[in-house]
Amino acid sequence: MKGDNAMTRKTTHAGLLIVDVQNDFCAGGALAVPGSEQVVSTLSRYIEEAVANDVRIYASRDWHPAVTRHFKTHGGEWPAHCVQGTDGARFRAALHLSSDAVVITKGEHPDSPGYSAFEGHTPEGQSFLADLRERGIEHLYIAGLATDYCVKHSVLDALSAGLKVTVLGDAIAGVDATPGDSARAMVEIREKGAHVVAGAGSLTNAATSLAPERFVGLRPPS
Ligand code: VGL
Repeated sequence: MKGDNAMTRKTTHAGLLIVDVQNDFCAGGALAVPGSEQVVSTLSRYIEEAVANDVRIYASRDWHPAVTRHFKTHGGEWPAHCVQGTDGARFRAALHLSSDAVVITKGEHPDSPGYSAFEGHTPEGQSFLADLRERGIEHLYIAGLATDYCVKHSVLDALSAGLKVTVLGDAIAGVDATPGDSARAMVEIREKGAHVVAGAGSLTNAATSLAPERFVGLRPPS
């Protein structure tokens, strides 16, 4: 429809959740996810667009203690990664995260892997979900690392909380410790109600690819 721009159609608030784009999950990191560099460059464009459209940006981070049952050294599954205060735990500089992005910290408990951003909290100590509710954000665009762990668990928790979820398929990458894990994760999140857009390239395209009855504008109602 002419003049009916997705950016200005107003229905409800949208937020962008960038999951765990930290050095240890990127090239050269302790748990480098194949394809992470592509994710970083694609996400940088989504971030610019979100900033331009007042879409609140959340960036989750794994923030593990040095001793946690999550790590192989203490009976867990993974090499040590994203240890609090280390370079590996820093956000990838190439991501160009905006300064007003809200950092969601998770994985601090030594007994829990903390895969989901919904286990995390804001710098003020508020839960991620409480912050979303406070802002009236009902639709989350989700991307980042890794498809088969933190992205998957974050998406499932978002859906359980009743949020609409669009997964940006061109800005995710998986570990695939067992081949097919990421593909299976995608099947599962779709079955649970996530909308997955492949190669949307922009939030506007992602938004308009939804069926009209599911469409949610990027901008808050005014
Ligand atoms: C993650 C494996 C281990 C993730 C975290 O961020 O998806 N994957 N810990």
